[in-house]
Amino acid sequence: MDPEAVRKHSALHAKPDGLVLQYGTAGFRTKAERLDHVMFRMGLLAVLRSKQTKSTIGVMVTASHNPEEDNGVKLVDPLGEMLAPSWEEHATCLANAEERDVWRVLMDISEKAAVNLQQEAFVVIGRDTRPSSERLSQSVIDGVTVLGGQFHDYGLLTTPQLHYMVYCRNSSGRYGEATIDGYYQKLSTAFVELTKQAFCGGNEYRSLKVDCANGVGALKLREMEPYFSQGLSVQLFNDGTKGKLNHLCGADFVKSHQRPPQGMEMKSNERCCSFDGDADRIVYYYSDADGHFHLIDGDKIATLISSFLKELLVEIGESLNIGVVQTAYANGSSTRYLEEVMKVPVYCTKTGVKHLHHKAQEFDVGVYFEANGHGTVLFSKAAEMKIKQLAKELEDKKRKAAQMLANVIDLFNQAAGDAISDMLVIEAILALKGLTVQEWDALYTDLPNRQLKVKVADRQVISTTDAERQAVTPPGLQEAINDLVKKYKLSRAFVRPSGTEDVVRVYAEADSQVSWDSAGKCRQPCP
Ligand code: 16G
Ligand code: MG
Repeated sequence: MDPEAVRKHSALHAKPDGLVLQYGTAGFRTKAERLDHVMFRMGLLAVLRSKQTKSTIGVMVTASHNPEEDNGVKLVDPLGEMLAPSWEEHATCLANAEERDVWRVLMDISEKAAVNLQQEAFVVIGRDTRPSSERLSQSVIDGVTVLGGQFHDYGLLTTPQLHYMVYCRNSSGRYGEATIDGYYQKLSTAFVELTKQAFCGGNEYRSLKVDCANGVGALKLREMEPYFSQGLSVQLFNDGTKGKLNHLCGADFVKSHQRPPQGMEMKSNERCCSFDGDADRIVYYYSDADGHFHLIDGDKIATLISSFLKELLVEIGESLNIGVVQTAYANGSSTRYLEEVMKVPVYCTKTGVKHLHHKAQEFDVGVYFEANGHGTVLFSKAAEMKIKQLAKELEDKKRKAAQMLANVIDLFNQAAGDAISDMLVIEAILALKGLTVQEWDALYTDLPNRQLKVKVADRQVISTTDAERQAVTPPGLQEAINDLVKKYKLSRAFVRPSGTEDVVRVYAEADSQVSWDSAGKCRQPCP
């Protein structure tokens, strides 16, 4: 580690004057042209984190569902998890350091985090399809190499694929092989095994239309299709050959506008889904015979998956606990259905995958989904071992249930929520249960709901508690919400400062659209 070399290279990736950024819920995210210094410095930081954990660390260059002009970067911790909170602070500190202070900040972090600088470092890098991503990932590599770190550049990957690579490398291959082929093999084999049990192999269950947001998901799904094509045929739309990334398409567009993406040819009652720009989010939808659009969001995905898993767990007769984790955005109908009909315990955490992930780790089987389509199922190591053992030992129906559970474990990317994994699990469940998309949708009816964003002078004046469901400050805000909400049946509303944009988000739901709209009309000035 040579301070002079770091200074010299750092000057080639100079920080724009006065720019202050924060490592937020999804890493750093802003206009691509402001990120060169951040990328270089995250390369440096990844080396320190790798030395400290004596493990491979991942760096993903993506801005997910943001516009094509944006970009972003996040670090992936050894087990494929999000970066530890104390290192998020280090990341913010390093990204905002003035040029002359970069070396000193690196040394400060090394001291605070007890990094052994003699230790070797290995970093793996992935990127999405944005025009700026290739150049920015080169800046990451520059940061890694100037501190003497080794690296492997995977090039184009979905975010969950990079998480998978990191996890594989740190579990000495036990989890899977750290190659793109290893990923395709692992997921597809589990999918094909699982769907073998399906009685109804009709065409209805075999084909799916996928809107890939003009992102990296299209490339990867196309590469992967031959591996699972005996179980499912996918037709890709918005595959990046024409349109712009995330423009009028993708999971975020479909969820927030509650309408189909542009460029998708939807026939009535056909099952369709959308990925976001880095393929870690998925939502389903269809259009009914009257042309009405029906969104099947993360809440309904969680319901389908957890009811399937609960049935299998009951069948094998082991007392493995299952829990569902949601956020304040979960539709009230989904929470009621899970708790009252399915009798599954439901927990609410703050927004952001890392919070849900953390909570879900408390269960043998932890199902977590945000309404926006980020999510997965985590099986504890003990649960995985037990289920895989039972799949060999049990007899008949029980054995079949255990084998199916074992396939589900392999099919979920246990390192992170993954649109491709989620899609394959959902497709397998629908085929196994013989459910049409309409029948799935009819499990419960969503309460009408709306989300708005409001620009305010300083969004940080709003602070929240109770997993963001109650506002603590400014004084009087929560009382004003309470007064409005109590006028309507089954209604609920909250406000929270966004973690990714300079806005305040407002969510409201009520028993009927009429109630919702009339509440919306009494716009009162914010206290
Ligand atoms: C990020 C989060 C997502 C969350 C969203 C909320 C990850 C990988 N992504 O995209 O989980 O729903 O932020 O954004 O954690 P907001 O704070 O602007 O509402
Ligand atoms: Mg994403």
